[in-house]
Amino acid sequence: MALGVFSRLKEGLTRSTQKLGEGLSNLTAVVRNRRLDDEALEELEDALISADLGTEVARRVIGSFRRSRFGKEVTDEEIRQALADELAAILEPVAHPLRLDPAKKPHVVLVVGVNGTGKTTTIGKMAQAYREQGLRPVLVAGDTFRAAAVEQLQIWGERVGAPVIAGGPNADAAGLAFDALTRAQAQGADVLLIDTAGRLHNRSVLMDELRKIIRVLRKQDETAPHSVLLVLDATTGQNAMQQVRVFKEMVDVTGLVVTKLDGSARGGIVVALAETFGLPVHAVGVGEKASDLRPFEAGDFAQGLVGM
Ligand SMILES: Nc1nc2c(ncn2[C@@H]2O[C@H](COP(=O)(O)OP(=O)(O)OP(=O)(O)O)[C@@H](O)[C@H]2O)c(=O)[nH]1
Ligand SMILES: [Mg+2]
Repeated sequence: MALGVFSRLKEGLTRSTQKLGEGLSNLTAVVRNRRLDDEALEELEDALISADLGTEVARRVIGSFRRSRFGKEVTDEEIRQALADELAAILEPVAHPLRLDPAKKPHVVLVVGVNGTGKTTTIGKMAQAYREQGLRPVLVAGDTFRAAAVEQLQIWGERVGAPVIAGGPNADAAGLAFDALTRAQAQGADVLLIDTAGRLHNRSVLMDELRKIIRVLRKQDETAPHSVLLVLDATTGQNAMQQVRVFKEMVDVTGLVVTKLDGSARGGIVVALAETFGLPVHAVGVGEKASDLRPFEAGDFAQGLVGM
């Protein structure tokens, strides 16, 4: 089971690995002839930056290599291992699963993010995971602007066996969230997963709506929402950084889920996110199926990135 999980994640990371690995194999050729000199370090730094790790991380890793290995003969294997260790050290502090507070009935999770990042799919996958743990999730179709969005969540609910609370066409998302929380409390649900619309083309409307949802939830439970998950699509690379900044201004983001790592050459962005924001990365998406949400494991992820 555990093996399957990690091999699927590695499969998902293959393209990042290839990208990072290409830079590294070039470097290895340079190093073989001339040791780890300034030029070799510069090439490695470029490889790290082009793999989306960010300039700060690249500079730090290179600084560490310079101190410990400058002028030495190094093998490809040694570089990969050292790099994996450096990256794992950056990722370790953010690798936290989403912990539900068992005292909250339900624990309220507000799911936010721009269009198409995978919010609705991630909610479906989370609901599946909670069902497998014998918990009772309730889903809320808070993206009320599109009928298709409501239907998509309803299909997930049926698939995983979780009730979905939806309003009529153009229902008020905040009112819906309030009703849903009231009903979920009455039913003794364990977790309430609230889907939201991701229209970022009108930032102030989105901000007003998210804040209204939160304000209204707090009338029912002043500690809600207990988690605010920002869903990011890894294939958008550096754009994900800007999305975190924007959403952090709007709401109190408590953690991240990074999706589409199966198709992405951009797994390095997770390192840049960890370094810049330090927000917990609760899980990663590696496909479209219910079982394609994985816990985020720093060591495995770092090894996958460097092709180990
Ligand atoms: N390959 C892959 N596809 C994913 C993953 N997560 C979501 N998707 C796909 O990405 C597309 C968008 O996912 P949604 O869950 O609808 O995204 P959303 O954020 O709810 O989108 P909006 O409701 O339009 O804002 C769908 O086709 C999903 O199947 C993932 O981890 N890997
Ligand atoms: Mg959606």
